[in-house]
Amino acid sequence: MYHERDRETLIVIKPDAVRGSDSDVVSRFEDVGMKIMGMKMVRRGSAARGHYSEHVDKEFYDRLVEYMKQGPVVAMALEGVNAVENCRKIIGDTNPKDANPSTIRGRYGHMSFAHADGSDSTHQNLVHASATPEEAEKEVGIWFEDDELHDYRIGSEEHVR
Ligand code: IDP
Ligand code: MG
Repeated sequence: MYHERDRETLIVIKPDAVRGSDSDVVSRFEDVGMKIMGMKMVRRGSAARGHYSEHVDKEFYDRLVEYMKQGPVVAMALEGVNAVENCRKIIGDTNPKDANPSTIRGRYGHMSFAHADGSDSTHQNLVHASATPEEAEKEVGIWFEDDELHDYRIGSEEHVR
């Protein structure tokens, strides 16, 4: 595993995207040459709690955890150049309503904070991606054991080292 800054990130395909859009989500990251170091489907509310600990005091926290427990999720540890920055660009704005249609959240969703907060709905936005390299390191550790992360070479590494 690389330890260079911003070389790894954590993606979680949330329950709404697992129901039909998961292969598209995975291919969006593979299409740009990111490498999947680890990937697994899990149903683990406790991990969702630790994962979102920075939001524990927010009004929407309980609904956020409820959302993450609505079905299985797929966690992926990805490696690549500026992994965090590139993956945040690919997933788009937190609010699908505001996300560019070329991003995952903008293409596969249209949820808004106003709707979620005003209707007791969960705020479904398909995918999580770590927001900083520090968050990425913490989150890869929450979701993966060391022996679940794999070192191998993919085709794009012949061009992007
Ligand atoms: P991020 O997922 O783009 O990093 P965060 O601010 O870290 O966004 O929020 C975590 C998740 O919590 C979001 O993906 C979204 O589903 C939910 N969320 C954030 N802000 C609100 C809100 O104001 N109302 C309802 N849900 C929210
Ligand atoms: Mg976040």
